[in-house]
Amino acid sequence: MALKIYGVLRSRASRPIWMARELGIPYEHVPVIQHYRLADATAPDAPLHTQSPAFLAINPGGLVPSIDDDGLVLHESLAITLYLARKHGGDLAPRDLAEEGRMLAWTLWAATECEAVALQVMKNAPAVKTRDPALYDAGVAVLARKFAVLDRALAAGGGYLVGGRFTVADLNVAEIIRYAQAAPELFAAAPHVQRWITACQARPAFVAMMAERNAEPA
Ligand SMILES: N[C@@H](CCC(=O)N[C@@H](CS)C(=O)NCC(=O)O)C(=O)O
Repeated sequence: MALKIYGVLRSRASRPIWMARELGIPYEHVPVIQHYRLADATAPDAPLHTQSPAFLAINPGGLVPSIDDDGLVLHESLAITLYLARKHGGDLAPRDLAEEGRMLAWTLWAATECEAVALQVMKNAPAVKTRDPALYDAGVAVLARKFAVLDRALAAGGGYLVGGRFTVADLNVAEIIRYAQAAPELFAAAPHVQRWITACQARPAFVAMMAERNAEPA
């Protein structure tokens, strides 16, 4: 098989796997697990993990996801989805340089402006036993401003970020905004974001990816 995707679905490997399912391309899934999730990563019968020598030979950075696409090895989940969209084309991919610029801009916006704070909100949400409520409140306050930006863009863009259709930009941003779903008050204040994430997560490729993810051990 030409494309191998490394990483359990309970990781950012959800992103390239969602993308591969959207594109309908064949792939081999190699479920490399985060080493810190194992009781003893050094045990002889430990499954393939992010510090296994065999995986470090693929990604010396020891992080998932990585792909091997017929010999092209790539890391960074969002770069991988952008690469797969460009390679396979269709509606998810940019149609011209302007669309490509916008897709890169939204992806980098989500990665640099939203991802860390969305994770902070998720890890300190009301349901989390070890939470710090102050970190939750501070994170929600920052994200509320990001959601206002996203809400306006979606309203102006006909419900999607680029080209009035679902693209790799929506997939990348939605996978980061997913962490913030631990804070429903953010979505209640941003109706276009609420409608958009519902539409993104109703896509058959996302539903299938999440079903597979939820079947993995927690
Ligand atoms: N920016 C990277 C982040 C990759 C990352 O942090 N992966 C986590 C799982 S989601 C990981 O492999 N952690 C293993 C470790 O920290 O040892 C990406 O988007 O691919």
